Amino acid sequence: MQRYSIVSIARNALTGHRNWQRAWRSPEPKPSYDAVIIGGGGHGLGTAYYLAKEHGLTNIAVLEKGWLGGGNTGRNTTIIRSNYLYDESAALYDHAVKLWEGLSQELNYNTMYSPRGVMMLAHNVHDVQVFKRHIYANRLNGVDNEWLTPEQAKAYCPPLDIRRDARYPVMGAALQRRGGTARHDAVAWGYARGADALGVDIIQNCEVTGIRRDGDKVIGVETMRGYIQAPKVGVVAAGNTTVVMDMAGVRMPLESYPLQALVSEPVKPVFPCVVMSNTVHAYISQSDKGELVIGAGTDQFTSYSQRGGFHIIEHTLEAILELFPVFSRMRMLRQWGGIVDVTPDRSPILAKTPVRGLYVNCGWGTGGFKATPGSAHTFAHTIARDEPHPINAPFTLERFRTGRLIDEAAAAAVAH
Ligand code: FAD
Ligand code: PYC
Repeated sequence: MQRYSIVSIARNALTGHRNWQRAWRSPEPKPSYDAVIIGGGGHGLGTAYYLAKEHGLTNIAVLEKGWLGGGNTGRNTTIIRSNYLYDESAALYDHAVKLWEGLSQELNYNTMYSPRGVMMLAHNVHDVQVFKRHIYANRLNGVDNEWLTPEQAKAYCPPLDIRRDARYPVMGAALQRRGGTARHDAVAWGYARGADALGVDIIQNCEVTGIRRDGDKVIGVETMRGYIQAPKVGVVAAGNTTVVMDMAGVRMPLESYPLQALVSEPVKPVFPCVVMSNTVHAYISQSDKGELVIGAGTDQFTSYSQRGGFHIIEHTLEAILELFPVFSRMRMLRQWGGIVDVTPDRSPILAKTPVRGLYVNCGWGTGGFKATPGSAHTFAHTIARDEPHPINAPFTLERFRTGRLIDEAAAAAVAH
């Protein structure tokens, strides 16, 4: 690793960073690779990193149609938690949380993982019962989660309004203390730099426009920069998965929806944790820059727009003010959206496909950022060995045919 002194940082700043070493190369695509990953988000870059690091597969490329992290990785609100209901999900998401805990050291890149706690508010008897069920199930799986009274919730998050006569009174909360946030684009950049150092070619502005098959096996991809041969292709294209998989003739059980978020003007630290309310329908945290980071559910219609409807913003902010009237005079700074790919059971697909050599990682809906290291780590195993990793084995494509669904609609928290 190259180290910079203060003098060298100042010299680079004054000379336009001309001699600054690039974090990753910008290579021309080769005519063939041992494996190609379509999609340069956190999951795709992480997959390439673990393929090279743990499976010795270094003649590989990540093909990204735009810029690294320009999809949902750089658009999400970075909430990390593993308080999902079913054993299969707890194993997958908690594998990710364990990797988050050491990721900055692993990549020698500060991902700013901050386990500040994720608190989910209960506003009615149904919420209380559902959260307590999750808490018990989580504990059986070794995942931390605990019940807080309204007073304990307020002690953990002082701006919270717990007046009994509030429109949506807080009846308690489920708290996962190991949950928290991380810096989203640092995750993409850290994995990119790590993968590049291991020999992976990361190629931006390289849209995949076709997938070539020879009978039932994949043989390569058509791109805006020419044809590339590859016996193994991993599709990690989030909201564009149906479009990409259609190129190989595979129909996916997915729908794509816009999901948006917004941030306020920056203020001093006032908000110590992450708070989510599924019933009032909003969530909030504070970034290290001081902005309140706010979001809610998806639009109710499918679309490939990276914006989201205005009425969702209005609804979200009304909801936030029900819980935190203290923020009523804050100004909102900016808003954006991403396209999320949603499966019928709200769990991801991390699997082989009916086409030999073609693998797919998708269906994370509104909640895949938290899974990034665990998803990438297990998906690399699947690609390298052409078999499922024990942790991702239940997340097949076939489950939508066999009926072995993993219904996490409640744990997804953000409506999708
Ligand atoms: P992406 O980062 O979207 O990467 C896919 C890449 O594929 C893109 O860069 C795209 O350009 C590229 N691509 C697509 N088609 C092609 C092609 N033909 N050729 C080449 N490249 C292609 N999750 C959480 O866990 N916590 C949260 O708090 C959270 N908040 C969210 C808030 C918002 C507003 C949004 C939109 C999402 C949120 N999510 C959250 C979900 C999370 O962002 C995603 O599940 C996750 O980032 C998906 O990562 P990815 O690497 O699979 O996808
Ligand atoms: O999955 O926790 C989540 C989440 C929060 C905001 C968007 N997704």
